[in-house]
This record gives sequence, C-alpha cells and structure tokens, in this order.
Amino acid sequence: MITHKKLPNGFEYIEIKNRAAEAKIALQGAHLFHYARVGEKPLLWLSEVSDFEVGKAIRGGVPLCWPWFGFNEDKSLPQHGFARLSLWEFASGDEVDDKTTTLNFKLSYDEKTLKMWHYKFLLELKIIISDKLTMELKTVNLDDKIFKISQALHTYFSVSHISDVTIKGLDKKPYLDALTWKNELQKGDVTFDQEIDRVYQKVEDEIVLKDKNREIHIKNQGSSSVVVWNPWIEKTSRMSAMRDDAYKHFVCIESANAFDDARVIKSLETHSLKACLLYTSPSPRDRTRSRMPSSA
Ligand code: TA6
Repeated sequence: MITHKKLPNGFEYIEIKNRAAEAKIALQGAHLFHYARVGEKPLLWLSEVSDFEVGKAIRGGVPLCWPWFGFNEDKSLPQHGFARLSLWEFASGDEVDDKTTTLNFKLSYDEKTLKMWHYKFLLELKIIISDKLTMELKTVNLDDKIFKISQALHTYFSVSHISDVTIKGLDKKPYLDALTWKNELQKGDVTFDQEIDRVYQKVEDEIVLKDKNREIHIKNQGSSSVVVWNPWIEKTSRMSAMRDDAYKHFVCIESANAFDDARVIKSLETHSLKACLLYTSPSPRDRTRSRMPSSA
C-alpha cells in the first residue's frame, strides 16, 4: 500500500507497507525516515526529538547531502547542500509485487536553487522497499556547463549500543580525519570510544556494520568514499534535535562522493550513486513490533 499523508502543520510524507517491509519518506528532502522489515526493529535511527517541520532537516533516517557535502565556503549557504531542505516531487510509486515497492522522487532547478548553486540540474531518487533497502540518487547535468558535486546518502543506522558496534571492510583504507583535517590510515576494524568523523577513500568493497543482534551489509556503486560519524558525548550536547544520550543509539555510515571522490559531470551526462542495504535476520529475542515515530 502506498499512502500520501499530511501532518496538521502541512508536512507531507509517503507511507509504504508491503508484505516484506514498511517505510516513510518525507517530500521535503525525499527523506527516508523510517524503514523496518515486517516484525523487526527499524533499520534507521530517528531522533525522538526531531522536527517534522517545513524548512528544518529531519534528524535521522537518510538525509540527502547534495550538491555539496559538509560546509560551503559561502557560510550563508546550508551545510550539506539544499536538497534535504527542498520540496521534492513524488513522481511515481509502483507495487512491483506484494513484497516490493518502488518509489521515484524528483527535484529540479528553480530560481531559488540557481541563486545558491548556479547550474541547471535534475535529481532523481529511486527507493526500493523490499526485504532489503535500495536507494539510487541520479544527478543529471541539464546545463551547458560542466559541474562538480560532492554528496552523500547520510544514513543513520540504529544500533543496540554504540559500544557494541564494529565496522568491517575499512582496514588499511586511507581516510581524512574531519576532526583534525589530517590524512590517516585505518588499522583494523572501526570501533567507537570517542567522537569519530572520517571520510574514508578508495572504498570499493562491501562494508559490514556488526551489531549485537544483526549484521548490515552496505554495497555502494558509483562511490569510493564512505563517511563514518558518531558525535559522542560533547558534540551530541551541541547538536540540534538530539537528546544527550542519542550518540549511544546510532552510527552514520554514509555512501558518498566526498572530498577526493567528488564527481565532475559534463553537460547532459548523469552520475548515479547507489546503496543497497542488506541484513541478516535478528535473533528471535530481538524481534519486536516496530515503533512508529510518534510525530508522524
Ligand atoms: O557526515 C558527518 C557530518 O558532516 C558531521 O561533521 C556532522 O556534524 C554531521 O554530518 C551532521 O550534520 P548536520 O548538518 O545534519 O547537523
């Protein structure tokens, strides 16, 4: 079932339910903020205190960072670009079979975007909701000039506890440490006991997020950079729309084209960034009815 919903404040989202999974996607930012397989806990973390308000990015789920990742040199422009704050068009929804739903969202240039970024573009996001989650963000250059983008599917994964998390697949990969701006080399798996904000480069293979009760396999295409982020205690206290203990409950592993992996797109050409998230079934004691976000 595909249902178009509207909150009393005007905030619109699409709700999907099929026999394999359920999901919710806001039209603002084409922002997927809930995905859970039937009878299982949500895959994505969503802040209990996140706003569902026009003009404010949702804290959690999968914000789309585009056409720049991180800060813009012009500090008056929004961090991580304008795509997550823009109102997208819900172009189509297709119930392929009783366990697979495909959704397409579009965002195109207008007067407002041309003031922030001087290029004509079309962005298309395809999301496939089934027993796995697939997202593909296509950038089409509609301009007669070449342009460069950096971007990320800034996925917040819900975890049992950050101390139980191990990320495999990044051993020996070079990374830019966004806390010190130094280039480093990963030694072994990634675990967490402090703030981490890193842009891994030259990542071509699958990454595995190992948690207490499940293993999530992340397969990216059109990307060789992966951002790993957890704000830990002090930064969390300064973050918007996060409770003080939020850092314990999520890790961001972002399928990206960031820093050295930013992409140049020629006139009328397309670049596709795709992520497929597969995971093993949780143990029976982890099975539960999924919790709907209270505000939506
Ligand atoms: O991807 C990591 C990061 O760039 C962090 O530096 C961090 O502060 C963040 O994303 C969240 O950014 P936001 O603009 O959503 O508050």
